[in-house]
Parts: sequence; structure tokens; C-alpha cells
Amino acid sequence: MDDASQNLRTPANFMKDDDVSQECKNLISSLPSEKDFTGRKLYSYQGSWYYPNTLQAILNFQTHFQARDSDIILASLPKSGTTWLKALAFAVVHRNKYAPNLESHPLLSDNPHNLVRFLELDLYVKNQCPGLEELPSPRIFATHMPFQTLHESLRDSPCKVVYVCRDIKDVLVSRWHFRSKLVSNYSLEDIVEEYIKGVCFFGPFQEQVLSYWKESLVNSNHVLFMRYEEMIEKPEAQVIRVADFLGCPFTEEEKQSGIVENILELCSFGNLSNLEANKTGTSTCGIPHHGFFGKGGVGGWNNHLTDDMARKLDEMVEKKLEGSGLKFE
Ligand code: PAP
Repeated sequence: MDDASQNLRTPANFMKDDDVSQECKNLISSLPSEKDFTGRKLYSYQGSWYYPNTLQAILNFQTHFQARDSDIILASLPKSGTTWLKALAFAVVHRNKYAPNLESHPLLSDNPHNLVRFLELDLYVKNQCPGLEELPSPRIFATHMPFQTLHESLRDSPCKVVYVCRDIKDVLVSRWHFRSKLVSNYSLEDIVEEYIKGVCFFGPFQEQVLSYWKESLVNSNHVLFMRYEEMIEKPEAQVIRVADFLGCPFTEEEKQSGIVENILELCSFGNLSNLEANKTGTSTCGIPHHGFFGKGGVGGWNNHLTDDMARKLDEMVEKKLEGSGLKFE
């Protein structure tokens, strides 16, 4: 086992079950449960599967979080482009404080997950009141929760939610690479079955994608729906879209000055993945920084999934999304 695998084998706090209140234990006893790929128990709450400590963190969040209208929440499924979106949103929102070509830009010395922290995987794990009211506006947070669970805590705040999704086949292969370092003999067949059944951490996946898609259609000022593939294809247009949505559009002068290109370069896979800060160390949510970077890009699944696996996944997605207007080519 290499150092990287050793690092990844230590379970993060959110995967454990050692910090659960009596109230949460009572709730858990009433919830459907299944085992994950390591044999750990997952529980289904409000339509999604969680480990006990994550569930406790969600309850903490739902009870104590006070949304501000200026809040920004970046939402996604794991392995869908979260790290990239965190970096881009941070760079866009704080561009007046930190010019993207600044030698001391925070993204050059820290991992995006430490600059934009997860609510249920980090801030509210083992902490009912993480002191968020002291943070200056605009606050930027991240989540992997589905919209209905997030929405309950926002209590109708018109804050901004940016959701990024990615072709499930690339998500699956990305997750498989990551998990293969955690568990030996973890086959692609296993993970395909898991995805089709929908019983996995934050699954079932298409339900979550749909929860944000539907909200983005009816409440487009509140939820922006983005796709990793479009970010790869037309990064400039997508960053401009994010800035417009967040209420901090680029001025013509800024565009002329090349700031959009500078932000894209700063947040590019090549730049971030080669930084010492992202090659070493562990994020505040307990995942080694290097675990957030694979090869990046679109269609990598083609080198791993058989035609049969790809067909099964495509059929499942098509069936789930039928009639929603959302399509994955
Ligand atoms: P997380 O759930 O662990 O936070 P997330 O950031 O959502 O992961 O997704 C990781 C994927 O985004 C990886 O894809 P891969 O496994 O197919 O390679 C990772 O390489 C890719 N990624 C990370 N940073 C960037 C970036 N700056 N630009 C493009 N892709 C990126």
C-alpha cells in the first residue's frame, strides 16, 4: 500500500458513528438502513443515504443554521466538479480583495475545500454551532445534500445556490478510482450495481440532480444549474454566468483586462493539481487534498466501463429523467 492509499484509508469523521445524540439515535432507529461498500451502515433520511455522523451534522445544520440573503451555497454530488466550482466561485466573489494573478492568492496556498467548507461534511460535524454568524458576508458554503434537505434550513431565504452536475458515468469512474484506494477488490461491477440501486452516500444520484434541476426551472434567481461538461467546453461563458447569477457581473473593463482568463488559469486543473498545497495535507473535512484530483475532463469512463455497463447506466438515467426536460447526451 502506498502512502496515498494509507492516507485515504483513515475514515473521515463524517463517515463515523461516534458523535450521535439521543435524538439522532431515536431518528436512526426509525430509518431504513443498508450497508455501504465497506460494511458501514447508511441511513435513508429525506430521500438520501447518510452515515450517522453526517446525519447528526444535517440535523445540527437544519436546527441551527441562520441563512443570510447574501449567502452562496455550492451544491453537487461527490465527484461532479465540486473542487473546481469552489475555486471558481471563491476567485470570482473575492476578486476585488484578491486579484486572480496575485502571488499571494489564497488558492495558491490552500485547498479549495478549506476556503469553501462543506456544511454537513465539515462545519456541522461534531459541532452544533460552528460560529458562522461571525463570518463576513458574502459567506460561501458547500453541500452534497439534495435540494429538499437544504431548502428546509434556508427557510425561504433568497440566497444563491449554484448546483453542478456531471455525466454519471464519469462520476462513477471518478468515485471508483477514489474508493479503490480505500478497499481492495472493489470492482466496477459493484459500483455500477450500487448506482443503479441508488443505495450509496448521497444517493440515489439522479433524484438529487432532479431536485436541483426542478428548482432551477421554477426559481432561476435562487438556483443556478450548471454542468461540468459545459464548464470544460466553454469555461469563459460559464464563469461569466456564475458571476452574473451571484450578482457580481464582470464589467466590460474587467473583461478587457483579461480577468476572466486569469481566474480560469488560476482555477485550472493543471494549475491547482500541481500546487504543493494540493499535493500534500488533509482538508478540514478529513480527505487528503490529492484525493480531489484525478485526471479531470470528460468521457474518461470510456476507458473503464464496458458497453453493457454504460448502457445500463444510460437507461437508468434516461428513465429517471423522463419528462423532466433534462438530458445527458
Ligand atoms: P469531491 O466530491 O471529492 O469534492 P469533485 O471535486 O466533485 O470531488 O470531483 C472530482 C473530479 O473533478 C475529479 O475528476 P476525475 O476523477 O474524473 O479526474 C477531478 O480530477 C476533477 N477536478 C478537480 N479539480 C478540477 C479542476 N480545477 N478542473 C477540472 N476538473 C477538476
